[in-house]
Amino acid sequence: MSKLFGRLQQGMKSFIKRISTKELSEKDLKPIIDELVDLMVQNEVGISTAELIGVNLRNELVTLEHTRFKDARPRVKEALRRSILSVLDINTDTQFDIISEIKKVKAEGRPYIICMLGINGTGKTTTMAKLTKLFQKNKFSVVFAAADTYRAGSIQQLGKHAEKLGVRMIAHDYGGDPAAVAIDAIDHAESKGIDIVIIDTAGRMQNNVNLIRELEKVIRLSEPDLKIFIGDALAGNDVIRQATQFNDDIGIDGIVMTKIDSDAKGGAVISVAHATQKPILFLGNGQSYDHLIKFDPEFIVSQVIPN
Ligand SMILES: Nc1nc2c(ncn2[C@@H]2O[C@H](COP(=O)(O)OP(=O)(O)OP(=O)(O)O)[C@@H](O)[C@H]2O)c(=O)[nH]1
Ligand SMILES: [Mg+2]
Repeated sequence: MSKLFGRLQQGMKSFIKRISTKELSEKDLKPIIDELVDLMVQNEVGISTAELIGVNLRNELVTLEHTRFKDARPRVKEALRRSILSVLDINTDTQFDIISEIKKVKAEGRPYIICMLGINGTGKTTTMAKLTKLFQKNKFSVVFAAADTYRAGSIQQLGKHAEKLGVRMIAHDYGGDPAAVAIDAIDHAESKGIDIVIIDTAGRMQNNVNLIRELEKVIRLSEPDLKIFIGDALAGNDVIRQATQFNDDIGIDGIVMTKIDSDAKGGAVISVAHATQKPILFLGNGQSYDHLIKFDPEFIVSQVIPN
């Protein structure tokens, strides 16, 4: 996992060393913090998020008095920890527990509807299978809507997951109307008393107007309880652009960042929630069903700041 933030962590290490070893005035602090902001931007933290971390850090550090003969390192690390947590806080504020949300909706006697969103190949289909495994562990039943009627092989791919997980998949033919598939799956869930409907959608670039319109129709007709944007940690800053555009056009409720097991620079994981003001719900850290981690801001901070 430390592969993900490897370069960022290395840079943090030298920052902590520089700032801890001598007493610095507020004036001395500025160029050092500017360098740290640059380091974060180079590691794909969005610019405004990196700048905010810098401002927060300066505020934390000016109140921190260096006591001679004492190692300032733990206090600098703590200041850094708090500054980074402040941009991840979006998550803790609005953090909702998906399992209790589903229970609430179940108590209302209707299925909980989830729609997977994102550009091509980010992990939408894989993540819905992972989520299903999690839901099954919590004793919920699931039905899949194969609403990616666009990409060749997509229905078979989802069908394999459905078979492995023992869930029903509602599918039409390729080229069919994705919204109709979603509606069929919801009808199925309602008539069979299934707890959760997960709608797979075709990957689409955020600037493809026709495909985004098609998605709007899926959303309008299926009225999901949760629209999850799936972002690929390897896509770096582009994830911020994608997530912002999907949020503007469609509206997203939460984010899953996948492929954090790769050697991506990782900055997008730090800034995507701040940029969209939507929480990261889970992280994907591998290809198998159990490779899904509930998002915890403290975990991110522990990975970014070296011991
Ligand atoms: N290493 C790693 N690979 C992942 C992760 N999540 C998904 N993948 C892989 O990424 C590839 C694409 O995953 P899909 O689930 O097919 O992505 P998608 O968004 O549904 O793709 P389209 O339907 O083509 O838009 C697959 O090979 C997955 O196994 C992850 O967290 N880590
Ligand atoms: Mg897919």
